[in-house]
Amino acid sequence: MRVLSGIQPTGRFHWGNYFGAIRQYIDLQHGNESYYFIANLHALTTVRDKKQLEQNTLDAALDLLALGLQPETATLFVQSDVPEVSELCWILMTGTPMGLLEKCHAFKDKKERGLTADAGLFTYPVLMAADILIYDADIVPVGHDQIQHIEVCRDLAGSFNFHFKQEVFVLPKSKILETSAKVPGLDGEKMSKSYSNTIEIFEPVAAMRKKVMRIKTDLRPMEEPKDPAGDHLFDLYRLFATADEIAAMDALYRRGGFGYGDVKKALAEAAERYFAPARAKREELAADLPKVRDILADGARRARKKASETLRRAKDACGLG
Ligand code: AQP
Repeated sequence: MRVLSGIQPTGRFHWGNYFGAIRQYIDLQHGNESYYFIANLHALTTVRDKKQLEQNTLDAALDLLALGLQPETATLFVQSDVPEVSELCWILMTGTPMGLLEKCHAFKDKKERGLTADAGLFTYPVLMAADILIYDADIVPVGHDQIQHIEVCRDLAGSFNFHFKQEVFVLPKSKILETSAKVPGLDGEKMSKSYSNTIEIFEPVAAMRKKVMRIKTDLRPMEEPKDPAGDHLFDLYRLFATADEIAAMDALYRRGGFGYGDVKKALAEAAERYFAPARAKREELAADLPKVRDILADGARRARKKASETLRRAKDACGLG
């Protein structure tokens, strides 16, 4: 199988990015041909500061490598290093109905919140379709929020193939981890950089602990038994804890007589333990930035090779050959 996914360098990665997407990247790099990219062209719709975008892009590479992406196994690259994708985006755009994009939630949500949306955000799903189709991806590991965009990608690929009477594009499928498709943030809503409710993976430990203590909970008294189902603090704890720890916490919830503060302390400890090896690896990598840049350059070379073959097929099919 060919696997592809991208992640935006719009800020530092958070627990939602990790459990929804990055953890899948790491698992799927084995036994598959995999491509993972840092989506800096997408990020440009929100990060309008040169230095910031460059720094975020480098941080993203460090984070992904520290968390377990193996550049000898997976192709890791920066989106803008493969200019073929922008050309394919234009080709797809010419066959994209406006109505399809008007229904997409990334654009709709922003409009509903009264924020101004630009053409980049409006056409984001078309660039995302080009990102996926140009690598002939079969599988796209993502969190729940991206399912709609994968459907758009399938629509665009299917209608291009149908219109030009050739199987130019592979129709991809999304891959969701049901247990962490929508990781909650500090307020219980979806953890999201733009909602300021995130806990970052590599947040300094003291700051991480403080944030965990701020997680919103209900006001039920300590002695009252609590149902762990649907409790977002428990849902977060479950991501980090071992099976035995989860069973013990479940029993505590049902028995009552404990405070949410105790759960938060246990969560902070489990999270600290969970990311400790990646934290150490990141420090090592940060001390050798030329090596990280080489990894990205090599990834871009491999990605361009695949991308230019698909672009050639698409151009030939529609009369741009
Ligand atoms: N809370 C989440 N739970 C599960 N998966 C999540 N993802 C994001 N938040 C959660 C998944 O992370 C991958 C990368 O996402 P992205 O680069 O598209 O960033 P995003 O979805 O835009 O992340 P944010 O934090 O939600 O950013 P904003 O606020 O800018 O929109 C994707 O696979 C995504 O599903």
